[in-house]
Amino acid sequence: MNKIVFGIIIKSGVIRMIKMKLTQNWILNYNGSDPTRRSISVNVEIPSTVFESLLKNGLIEDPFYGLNEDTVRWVYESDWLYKTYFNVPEQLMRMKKIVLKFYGLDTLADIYLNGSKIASTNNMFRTYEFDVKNILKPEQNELKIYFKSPTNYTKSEIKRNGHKLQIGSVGIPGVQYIRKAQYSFGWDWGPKLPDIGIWKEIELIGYDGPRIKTVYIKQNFRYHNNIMNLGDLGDIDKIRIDYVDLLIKIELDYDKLLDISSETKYIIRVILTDPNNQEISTQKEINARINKINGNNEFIELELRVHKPYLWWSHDLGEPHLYKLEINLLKNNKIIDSNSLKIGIRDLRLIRRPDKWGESFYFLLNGVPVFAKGANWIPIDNFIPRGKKLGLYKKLIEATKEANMNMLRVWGGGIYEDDEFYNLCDENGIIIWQDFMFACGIYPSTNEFIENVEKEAIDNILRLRNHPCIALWCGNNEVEWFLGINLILLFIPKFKFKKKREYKRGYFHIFEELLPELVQKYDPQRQYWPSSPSNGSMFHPNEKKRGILKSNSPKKGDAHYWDVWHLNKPFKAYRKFTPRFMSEFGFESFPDLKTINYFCPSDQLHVYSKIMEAHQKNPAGNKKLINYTKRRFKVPKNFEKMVFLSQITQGDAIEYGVEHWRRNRVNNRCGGALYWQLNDCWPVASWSSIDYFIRWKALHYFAKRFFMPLFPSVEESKKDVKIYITNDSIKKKDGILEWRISDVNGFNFVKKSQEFSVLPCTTIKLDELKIKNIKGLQQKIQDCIIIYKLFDMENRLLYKGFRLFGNPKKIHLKDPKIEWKLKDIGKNKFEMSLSAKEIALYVIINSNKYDFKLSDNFFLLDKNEIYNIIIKTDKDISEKDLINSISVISLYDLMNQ
Ligand code: BMA
Repeated sequence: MNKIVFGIIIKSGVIRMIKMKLTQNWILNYNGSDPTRRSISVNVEIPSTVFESLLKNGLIEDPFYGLNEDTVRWVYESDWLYKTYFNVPEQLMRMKKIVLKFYGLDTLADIYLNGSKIASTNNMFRTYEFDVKNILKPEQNELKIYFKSPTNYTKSEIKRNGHKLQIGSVGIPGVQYIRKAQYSFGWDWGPKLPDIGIWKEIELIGYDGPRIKTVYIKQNFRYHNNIMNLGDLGDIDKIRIDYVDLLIKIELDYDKLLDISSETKYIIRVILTDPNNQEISTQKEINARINKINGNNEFIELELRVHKPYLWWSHDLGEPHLYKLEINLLKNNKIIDSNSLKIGIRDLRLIRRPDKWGESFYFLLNGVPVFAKGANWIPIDNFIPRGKKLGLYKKLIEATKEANMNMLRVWGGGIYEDDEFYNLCDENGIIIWQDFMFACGIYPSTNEFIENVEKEAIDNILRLRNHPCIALWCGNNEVEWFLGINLILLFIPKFKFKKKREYKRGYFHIFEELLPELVQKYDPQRQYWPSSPSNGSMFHPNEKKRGILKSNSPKKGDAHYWDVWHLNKPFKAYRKFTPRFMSEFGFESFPDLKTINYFCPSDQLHVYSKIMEAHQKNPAGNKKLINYTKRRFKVPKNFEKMVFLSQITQGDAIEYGVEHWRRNRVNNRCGGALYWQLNDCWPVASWSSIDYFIRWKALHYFAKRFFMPLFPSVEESKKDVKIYITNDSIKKKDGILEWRISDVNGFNFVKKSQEFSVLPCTTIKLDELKIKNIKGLQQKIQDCIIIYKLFDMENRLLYKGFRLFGNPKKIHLKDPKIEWKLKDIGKNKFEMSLSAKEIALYVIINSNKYDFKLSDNFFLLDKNEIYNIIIKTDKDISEKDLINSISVISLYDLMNQ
């Protein structure tokens, strides 16, 4: 039975608002034209989707396995029907107003209640609400939702318009015609599996007084000292905020039907509870009657001043403090509606100021410049509600924080994420760059389309604007860039110049007029950025030349740098490109072997097998991955070793880039580095650092190290070696860097121990030496390793790393003879102690049987060093079983058969 999950019952026994979720008693039916499938009918609970339910009921093979992606095409090429029967409790039936609210329908749906059509919907990202008071009965209501095939629809739209609108050739064409997650039609890391269904909740809401419709909190800060004119970086930790004024704007929804008499006294009350449970509150009386007569919604504003607030910080800079804000609407002193949210008090802005390189692009959080460290986020699963049930949001955000990332970019080809995602980011202090959901294509500019986009944008701005984690809204992913470089001409068959102008005009209207205006209206304290990458504005449709090819300028705005990977350049090319903010760059690898075994039978375990290539969506195929890996390593025949080497190559590549941009945070020349991509939506070879089953690839362990707040890095070249230390924290940091240049036999050409002191939010060059000045080094350079370790003043090791002068395949490593032992320390944790007789590079602790997370992996183990690692398993495993399943290898083993 569907249950009343929320009802406000006032002492006198009067119920003023009732919400009932329609989650149960649903049936999903095939509704297509194939007679052999007509009998498909399964019981489902919603939220859920067609793919998810068919899979759960054994009606399709797993689309993630082998080549099944192709065999399930009929699912999205068919129509489907969801239906349910429900009774309405008497109290709810009596309410003066009853609405049916759909939080998410994917995507083309006709909705019927008791035989009457109440709506047709065509936007997965919107929330729909319909008045159903007159159609509802106390018993046996029938709700039917007919879903049409999304691909049949886009096919017919292509035909009708004569254009595919597609840039590139990876996905099913025409996805831009439908307001549905763009990646689901296929991407260069994602399968063609557009899902269908009720992907979010449905609720029946009854009420008979005014109700709270929207809430918005504006924050005005009073700084003790002027943040933008700090004399010295050393003063950063002296920045103080005296107080913040919160302006709480509440929109009340009235309806002519509602019972609002002149004697009734309405009050709005807000209560703010700080992290220490201290409350402050304020209230206001409202004249509901006048508003009802006018038939308008009313905006009520209340103010609260919070002295010395607990601030919301990204987790690397402080605590992400949250306040609870409760808003109650009272009628004659009794609550008739309420709303409770968690807010963060924080001043988070994008700083764009002219400087000697062009214009800055970095985020300032509570007066502190943040270097953004993180990755791009794609949807958690091809079947999103399933991924949510699997707990993927929590696991991924945990892994984000563990890897010392402070920012994620919600990329425009996916979805406006689930509330759970933003709540987790609020709680864990992860800053969000939020794209609107448009990516890599040209979009229609009909009035109907634009109207749909407008409603979608309003829904999502209203839903998300009170989350402290969100730093800015960005119009789209790479649409401006593609339009600017005229790729459009190549990819649209029968392309006419006139059309091109029309699309550009359409682009301009949506991304440079409509969306910024909506952000300004509904979320005025958050900045809007037209596209990623962009230099701030593209072109005016009537001025032919303006802005062309500026989308990836290193002087202004953010950049996507793909010369490494897509254009085959070596990693070191990263060092030649210094953008103001690096919002995308990436490098592929294979996923964990256990993940490969999930989709690939053992007789197909070679890189060019049909199945392996089907789980590689980049048109360049596995060949590119292997070629890059071969440039650096001797690639063995052994498949597993090759998988590890591909992952190490990826880790090395991204590390090269991040190091360079972190070094360039001095004076905010570069404001951040977000690599492409954090996660996968299915098991695949891709740019991710965590695979679909949340297994960490080498890159994620690398990221945990190269995103550390206090970070040493080495810039080596044929001529010299430069050593840097970056400090991203708010306080000055002191420590010791021990570093040496050693050959594989342990002979030290250079050996140093240097004390350092680095001001907050900057990088220093600690040392520099010329190779030719070190006797004998030049001749042995290919067999030399730069080893560096960073200690705090109490002599605790905080970081260790190494760098080679050339490609690792040239080095003659000795067998390190690694020894290790394991100790059960309780709570599914084990301590592993490792040591080596010779220098071991990229030490890998692996099990092909069990899943576990390590405090470090793919690391350097120095000669005669003892290094302790914590292993955390995700289930109970005995010490003996774990020992038997673990292997410890290093580069020496990977490159020797
Ligand atoms: C970027 C992204 C994605 C794509 C990735 C890898 O441009 O925005 O569209 O998957 O590159 O090619």
